[in-house]
Amino acid sequence: MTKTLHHRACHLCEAICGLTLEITEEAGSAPRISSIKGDPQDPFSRGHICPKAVALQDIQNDPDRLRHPVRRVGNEWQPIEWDEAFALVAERLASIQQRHGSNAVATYQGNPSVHNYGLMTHSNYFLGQLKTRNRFSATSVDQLPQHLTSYLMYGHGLLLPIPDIDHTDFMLILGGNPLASNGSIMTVPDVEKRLKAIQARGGKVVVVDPRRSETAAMADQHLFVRPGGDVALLFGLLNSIFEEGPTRDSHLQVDGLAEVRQAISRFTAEAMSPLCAIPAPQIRQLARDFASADRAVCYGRMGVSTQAFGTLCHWLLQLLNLVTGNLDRVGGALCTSPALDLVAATSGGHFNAWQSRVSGLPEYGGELPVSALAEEMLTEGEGQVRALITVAGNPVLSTPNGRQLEQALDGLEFMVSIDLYINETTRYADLILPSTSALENDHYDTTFNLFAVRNVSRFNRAILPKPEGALHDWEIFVGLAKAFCARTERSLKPTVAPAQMIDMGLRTGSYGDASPFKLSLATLAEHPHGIDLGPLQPNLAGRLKTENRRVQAAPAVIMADLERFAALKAPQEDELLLIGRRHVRSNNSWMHNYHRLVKGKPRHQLLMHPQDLARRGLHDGQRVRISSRVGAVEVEVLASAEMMPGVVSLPHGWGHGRPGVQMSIATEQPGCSANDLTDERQLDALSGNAALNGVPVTVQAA
Ligand SMILES: Nc1nc2c(c(=O)[nH]1)N[C@H]1C(S)=C(S)[C@@H](COP(=O)(O)OP(=O)(O)OC[C@H]3O[C@@H](n4cnc5c(=O)[nH]c(N)nc54)[C@H](O)[C@@H]3O)O[C@H]1N2
Ligand SMILES: Nc1nc2c(c(=O)[nH]1)N[C@H]1C(S)=C(S)[C@@H](COP(=O)(O)OP(=O)(O)OC[C@H]3O[C@@H](n4cnc5c(=O)[nH]c(N)nc54)[C@H](O)[C@@H]3O)O[C@H]1N2
Ligand code: SF4
Ligand SMILES: [Mo]
Repeated sequence: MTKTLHHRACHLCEAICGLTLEITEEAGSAPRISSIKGDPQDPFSRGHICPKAVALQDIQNDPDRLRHPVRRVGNEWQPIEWDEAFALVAERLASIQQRHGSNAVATYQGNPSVHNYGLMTHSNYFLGQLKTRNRFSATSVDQLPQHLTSYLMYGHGLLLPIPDIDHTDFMLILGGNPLASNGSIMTVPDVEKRLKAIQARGGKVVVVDPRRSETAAMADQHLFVRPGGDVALLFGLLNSIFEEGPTRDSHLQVDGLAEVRQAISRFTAEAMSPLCAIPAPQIRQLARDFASADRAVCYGRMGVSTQAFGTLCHWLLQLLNLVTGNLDRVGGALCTSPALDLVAATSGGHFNAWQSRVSGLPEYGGELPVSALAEEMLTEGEGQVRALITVAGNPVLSTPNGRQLEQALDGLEFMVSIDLYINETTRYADLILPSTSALENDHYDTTFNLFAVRNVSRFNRAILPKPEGALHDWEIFVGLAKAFCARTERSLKPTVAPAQMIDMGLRTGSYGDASPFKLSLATLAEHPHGIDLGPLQPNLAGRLKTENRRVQAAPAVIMADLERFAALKAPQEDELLLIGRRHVRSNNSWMHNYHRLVKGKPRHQLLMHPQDLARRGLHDGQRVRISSRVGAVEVEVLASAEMMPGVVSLPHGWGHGRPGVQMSIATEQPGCSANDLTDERQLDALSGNAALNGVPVTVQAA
């Protein structure tokens, strides 16, 4: 028996923690994972680990995980050879496009795509061949407003200022719960320690959230905000700072600030208070506290992205940092200088270059808002979507009005899923093409090094051998591209493996051959715990990609959206608004099939304030029926003083009780899907992002 230690970054969430895995090999049997621990030698994560990483062994060993391509014949799934599968996909897609045009094929890419470097380098090798405008992804149920804001203000959608958490004195968090999520668009392993360090050095953490979240509970101050009311709070804050100061000049060259100041002067703290349910004196005090802190940063995440004014929220957050002198400043918000710099390597992008066929929603960066996916399939006419390719995504559970999407999927001519499981979405596919597991594949974080609170880099080789006959995701895309181009008689440029692309990118990047770091795959191989490339530094002035290389404080499309906000009506007295929730042992929709993570008390219930329960004659633990415009679900309710009265919380990613799902542990404790309640018509109209939070619902006894 031999035991070997391997080091690797965890790919399950954005924190990219370093892990140490022990692999045991015995004669006659396959190598097995005998332990998974945090790696104290990782200079970035310093040994941090959460329960999900330990479940990497369960993903690896899960008997429900697909290991071979399968084809649906009636209600049966039958194995199929790779080449036959590729040829079948090529034949069906080519035929549909020939009859109905390129846009008749839609694609949807899910969240794990950005955690899998081969998917980042190669999915477009195939999907790009389809030349369809109907491309969708999880971005439009997530961070789309953040990309759009950066694109409009800084000229590139990936130029996202990251909170300099290790050096700030005042961190204002809106709609983020890093203690459960481990941080998002802020790659920050061990976030709890880093937040406590702010407090230990005399600084302050303030959380704005309709629920006293885990992060709110450890903060110095927590403000309940009415769901969707952040935009009003942020207007109130910015306006108070303009009125009362102190503001601080920025070293950045900025266009349009005077115009903003003038345009928002009507949105005073007093006028905004009823919309956000925070008293005006508290708004003004928070503005003073934030503006007078030496080093402060305002950060917003899911809770403020997925609401009706998500883009205005993120624009206002940027302005708060800018006018207090905290944008591009140590202890404020800083952009990374990554080893693989996608900002330098790509153009800024485009917005609203075309629109979706049925509702006219805007494209961003070549993708349309996923809230339009079902209607593009269900609405007859030229350009109707008749085939779908899903890649590492589960839109039935992740996108608004999942029931409507199911109905649409049921009517498709053809569907293929590149996925590991037969789940709520892939059960509709004609073919499922499963890739190797993560530990059987190399790993480089093409995305999260871009969003990290320090500049870091690491590459790790696969830990477990690639099983015979298995393909990596990128190889599946190469196989599909070849078959499709052969079928449609198109030429296909040759490609190289993802690792070779990373090597090239590293060597030509700013830490590459021409620098003292000399980063390459070979150098990274000598640093299996990862390399720290130093703290974030001010660099935005030199990285701006706007036409005149100045910050745009008043982009025209944003200024136009102010009127939509001005028309907002005061909230109804008796409203009940639904918001989401994340738990550290869960991960979107796909990690409920591991006993280690789901054992113990269930976590999928509705949380409701005791007053709201009493008003409806309901009691803790009772089964209730929640209804919205689009549908209804039944689930148990828990009394929770964490909730703001008038607000209920249900986590997404549950609802595994649908017929045909082959995830045996997940189906034992299915819960219900929050996205059977969220509304595909509730959007941030500017970006088309889904407004998943603040959905009006009613709750009654089941
Ligand atoms: N109501 C509500 N809805 C939400 C949210 C919310 O807060 N509230 N959050 C939204 C957010 S932020 C996101 S990112 C989305 C996520 O939405 P999705 O990305 O659509 O869903 P996931 O649950 O991440 O599904 C991941 C899928 O990828 C598969 N998979 C995992 N690893 C791999 C791999 O390496 N290769 C391949 N080929 N497949 C793999 C899994 O089996 C699973 O089917 O959900 C969104 N939906
Ligand atoms: N354990 C775990 N970790 C994850 C994931 C997971 O599913 N589980 N998912 C990963 C993904 S894909 C993402 S995108 C990130 C998300 O990372 P975060 O954004 O940090 O995660 P959430 O828990 O969704 O935090 C959203 C917070 O916003 C609050 N909120 C809801 N509505 C409003 C509102 O109107 N205003 C304000 N101010 N707050 C509101 C919610 O109560 C919640 O506390 O997490 C990632 N990490
Ligand atoms: S916080 Fe947990 S899931 Fe996220 S990277 Fe670290 S160990 Fe993995
Ligand atoms: Mo996400």
